[in-house]
Amino acid sequence: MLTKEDFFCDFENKWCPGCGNFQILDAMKEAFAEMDLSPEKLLIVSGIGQAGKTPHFFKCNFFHGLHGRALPVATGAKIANHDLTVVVSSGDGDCYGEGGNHFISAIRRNIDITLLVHNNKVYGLTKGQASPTSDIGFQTKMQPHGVIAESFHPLTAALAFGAGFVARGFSGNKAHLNQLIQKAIAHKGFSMVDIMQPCVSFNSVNTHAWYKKRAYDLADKNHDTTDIDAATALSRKWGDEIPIGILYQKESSSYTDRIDHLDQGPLIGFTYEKERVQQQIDNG
Ligand SMILES: Cc1ncc(C[n+]2csc(CCOP(=O)(O)OP(=O)(O)O)c2C)c(N)n1
Ligand code: SF4
Repeated sequence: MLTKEDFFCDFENKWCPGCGNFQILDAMKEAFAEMDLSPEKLLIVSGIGQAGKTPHFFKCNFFHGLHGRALPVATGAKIANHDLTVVVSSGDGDCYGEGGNHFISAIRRNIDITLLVHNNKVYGLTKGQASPTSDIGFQTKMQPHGVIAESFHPLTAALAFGAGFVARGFSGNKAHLNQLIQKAIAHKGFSMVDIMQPCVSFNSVNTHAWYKKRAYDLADKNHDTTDIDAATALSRKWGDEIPIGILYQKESSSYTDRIDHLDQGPLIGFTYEKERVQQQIDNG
């Protein structure tokens, strides 16, 4: 039986004390350990940002790539070796801003990976500019009169694009987040958990106390997770009450299920004849 210490890596961590990322990191390690996911069978992929640094603090396979480009890398890795459990750790800017197009494509493909978005509603690493999920009126050094664009609703978008597992977590409820991560990984196909995460340095509105007062668990409300209309209405709920938990779940065949030959085993295990490949290249 694994413990979270099996994923421990002593790489220096420079996140601000009190950052919600610490609880997300811990919830991830606990979830992986409880699922008995051995580090060599696990791949964490990230882009750029504070959230993007998450894999540095794990002992397992990881790939830290370009801003907004974690999902295509994760997609390629899953196709090459579908025996791997592939988890993407991304920020709201990384995933919904710079990587927005890849977000849509990953959902459409239903690639069997899990996306965890550390959503602090701000660009943390670059010192506090507004992100796609910043609320209208949110003031920053770059937007001193407040954000004037409408906020992006990631869960509503995911449902509209056809995602089969759509959930919201809160870094301040680690036990709940741990369970959500486990359910997301167990889901066959694309799964996403948008995680409300306080940024103590650049978001003085959506603080830990602000979220704690508003977050309520959908599991206590008899929500039917197969009801897409109810899920869509819940996905837009923001303000005095914010639902956390699984909004929607429906399994269907994933991208790798639909690729011929992968039922014979992962691509990386296939052998090939060099001469035949060369012949194909020579023949154009
Ligand atoms: C293509 C590109 N554009 C912009 C940047 C600069 N940049 C680095 S991190 C970042 C925003 C990170 O915000 P988010 O994804 O929300 O992560 P956080 O740091 O808040 O966890 C930006 C704009 C970059 N590195 N590459
Ligand atoms: S700037 Fe914000 S997101 Fe980045 S480490 Fe500090 S508190 Fe966390």
